[in-house]
Amino acid sequence: MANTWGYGAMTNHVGDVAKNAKMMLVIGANPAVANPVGAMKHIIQAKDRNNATLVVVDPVYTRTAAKADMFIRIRPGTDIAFIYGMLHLIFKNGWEDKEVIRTRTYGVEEIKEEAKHWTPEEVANVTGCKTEELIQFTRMFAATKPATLFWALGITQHSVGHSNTRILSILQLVLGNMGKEGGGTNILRGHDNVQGATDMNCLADSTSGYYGLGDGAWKHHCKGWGVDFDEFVKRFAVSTKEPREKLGEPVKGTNFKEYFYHDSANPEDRNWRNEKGYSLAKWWQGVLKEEKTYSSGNLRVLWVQGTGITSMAHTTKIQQALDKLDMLVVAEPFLNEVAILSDRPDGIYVLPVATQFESEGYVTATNRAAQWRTQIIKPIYESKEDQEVMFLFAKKFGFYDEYVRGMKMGIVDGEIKQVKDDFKWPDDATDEIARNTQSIGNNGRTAARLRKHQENWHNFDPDTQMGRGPVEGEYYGLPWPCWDEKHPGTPILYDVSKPYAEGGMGFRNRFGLEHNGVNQLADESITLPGSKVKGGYPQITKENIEKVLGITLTEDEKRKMGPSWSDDYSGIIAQKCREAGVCPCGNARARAVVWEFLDPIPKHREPIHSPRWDLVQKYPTFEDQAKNFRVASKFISEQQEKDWSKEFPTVMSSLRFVNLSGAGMIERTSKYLASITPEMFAHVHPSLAAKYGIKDRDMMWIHAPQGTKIKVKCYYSYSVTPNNICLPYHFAGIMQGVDLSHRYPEGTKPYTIGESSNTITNYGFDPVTQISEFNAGLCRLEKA
Ligand SMILES: Nc1nc2c(c(=O)[nH]1)N[C@H]1C(S)=C(S)[C@@H](COP(=O)(O)OP(=O)(O)OC[C@H]3O[C@@H](n4cnc5c(=O)[nH]c(N)nc54)[C@H](O)[C@@H]3O)O[C@H]1N2
Ligand SMILES: Nc1nc2c(c(=O)[nH]1)N[C@H]1C(S)=C(S)[C@@H](COP(=O)(O)OP(=O)(O)OC[C@H]3O[C@@H](n4cnc5c(=O)[nH]c(N)nc54)[C@H](O)[C@@H]3O)O[C@H]1N2
Ligand SMILES: [Mo]
Repeated sequence: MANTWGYGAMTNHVGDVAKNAKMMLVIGANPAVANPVGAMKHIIQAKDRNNATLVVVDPVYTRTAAKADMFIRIRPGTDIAFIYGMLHLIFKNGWEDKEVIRTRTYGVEEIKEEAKHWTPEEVANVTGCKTEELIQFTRMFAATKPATLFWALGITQHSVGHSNTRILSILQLVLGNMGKEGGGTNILRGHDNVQGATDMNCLADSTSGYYGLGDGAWKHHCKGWGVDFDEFVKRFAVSTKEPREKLGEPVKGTNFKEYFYHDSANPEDRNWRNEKGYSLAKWWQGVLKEEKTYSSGNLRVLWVQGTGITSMAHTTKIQQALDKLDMLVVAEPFLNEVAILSDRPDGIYVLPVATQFESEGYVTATNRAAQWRTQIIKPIYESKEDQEVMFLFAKKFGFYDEYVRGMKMGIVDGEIKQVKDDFKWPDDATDEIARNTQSIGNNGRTAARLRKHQENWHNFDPDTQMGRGPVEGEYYGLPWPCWDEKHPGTPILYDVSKPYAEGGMGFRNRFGLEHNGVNQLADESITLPGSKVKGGYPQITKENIEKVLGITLTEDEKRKMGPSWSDDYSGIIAQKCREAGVCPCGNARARAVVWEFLDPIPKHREPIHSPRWDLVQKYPTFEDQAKNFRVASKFISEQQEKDWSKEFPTVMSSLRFVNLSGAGMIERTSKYLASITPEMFAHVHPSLAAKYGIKDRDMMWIHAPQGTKIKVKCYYSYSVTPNNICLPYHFAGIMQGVDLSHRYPEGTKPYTIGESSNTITNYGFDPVTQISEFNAGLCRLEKA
């Protein structure tokens, strides 16, 4: 179980990197620590096998950087400026892939315009890198094909995180590295099954399979679940009858409307089913209400199942919220330290949940491939598997029958209906997911196929993922999209060099047929081998299928077919597309301009708390958001309140350890893992420490702008500069200098406890994902 902090799916896979990449940029990730087996091994292999070059761009000299051919240090939160600096040189020298831009993209002109501003001198001024470094690296990166990118949290954990992820994809588009072996964007996902959790949308702003929020999405799901839509909607609070203007207007000068309101035509009709929920980052405001919130009532209960709450920002706020709740439930294999944060004497329930070794089913890996896992042992003691806990919950609240009905459904002669009285876990759950999440092309990922892949591990090629013998012609784990039961899966997204039946596909046609009068479909020269349709084509719907594919449907087919490829339980659209060698989601242009975002093209904006007051004036952050998910969020008013850097001159960023993960409770309860890092600390450059009279291994206070502080050990390190420190976030159990040991139930205290760095994570969120600005905040050191 996991929450979802990555943003975007990996286009290629690590086997592909090892075999094909010639150039690798790791920007805002530290795989040597965070993904040593899952990625770093393959990066090293690419160096050995292909003589590939590895470049690391990071504020910190990391263990990954230690293996790099080139390391470029930039100030946290300035990646957009850095990449525009590359684009500036690329366009100036004509290094862009003009053919790809002409045939497969939209809006690159606007990027080119913005890039003009980013001269090497301005990039050096903003990012702190040297102009020669930028020039040397860009020349090398643009000249070497194929080149791939890796990124993770150094990119996403920023108030501009969503723009960061976009500018990197745009760089790869412009250089023609997308949809190519050895190219693409390899976004390293975090926890086990983070990709799967994202696909299932364990998120506050969408539904399973990225169907979004809206009655269209709910109707699709209800159909798959065998649940009556009109009955289903009764489970939600409806309509506050508050006039729309009272609920907060979109901020002037933004085109962010879609993110504020669901699309009901009636402003009175505020159906909570179609509103974003509270996110993990700011749920506590639903209790504390210090900022304006939008909900049908106060939050009264917190149910925690598989996420360590001390790993979230603003632990003091979380602590206050916990005190005020009616009830806290923790359903986990370990005692989650959220249970000891609060001072409350009762109202905390800890339910023992089985680990992954005691359960069965599939997870989705970072490359969109599924892995089937068998149960090693039955749940021990009184613990229950996660789904058992949820089933008991559903029974208690009276919706068990509806909850499990989806697993009893099936397609009979093109129509979805209940086909059995009972279900088999986890096979029927897997098949339900395959049936219902057509939106990512999940239909071919059935339990039977995934079990077969597990039994044939030895029969897959680690480089290409291609199977042999009993799994001949299939890619390992059927990476989505896997359009139907005959489809092999898609190892590399957007690869137009392969036929549809071998995993080829164009860019998805998701944003209309034209924009500002410009056709959004791929050029006529872009045709998948064997495709009946030449050039670009729209996503396939019931309305256009006959015209696009040049076929005639029977009346029976028309009756059974759903309105579009992503909402067609009958499977007829997929079947017709297969016959025509056409990809159901279309063959379109990748857009560099997202017209509905606050910043349609990525723009450098200084972090909410920036060390450069001069640049805060030049590159201010976003307008305050009256409603972001369910909470008002400050952006510019917080940033420009004052020059925070006068009082808090030092930048801080996050660090991970090989021996600890996430909130760290799991490993800190292991004697051996705990002993590797026996205490909480921060890496500080000796020159910075000297300013405050702090010696190596001295205790020090770190103060944050919101008035919080932590007491940790100072470890001298040259991995950081005198301008910034970095610190791990895997500790809890001490809060602003106060030891909470007495609150652990007997026998549950881990071998090591310490301050959580998230007590001093600064205020600041990304407006699209609401991720906290974990990787760019300000602080001040003080000798303790
Ligand atoms: N400062 C700072 N904060 C960060 C980050 C950072 O870089 N810097 N990173 C962020 C990121 S990317 C993430 S993903 C989060 C990670 O933070 P968390 O999500 O807190 O990560 P874990 O500590 O792995 O939490 C997993 C929890 O799930 C429980 N668990 C394990 N297996 C099972 C199971 O099978 N069933 C159930 N029910 N429970 C289970 C464990 O007991 C544990 O409490 O932290 C975020 N916070
Ligand atoms: N051992 C271990 N492995 C883990 C985890 C763990 O807790 N322990 N967590 C897992 C999870 S949930 C995740 S999401 C992944 C995370 O994987 P990573 O993101 O690779 O892990 P981090 O250590 O947070 O690395 C982020 C890097 O970004 C840099 N950085 C910070 N700010 C910036 C910036 O503005 N620009 C640039 N270019 N770089 C910046 C940091 O210095 C750091 O080196 O790791 C996973 N693997
Ligand atoms: Mo993560």
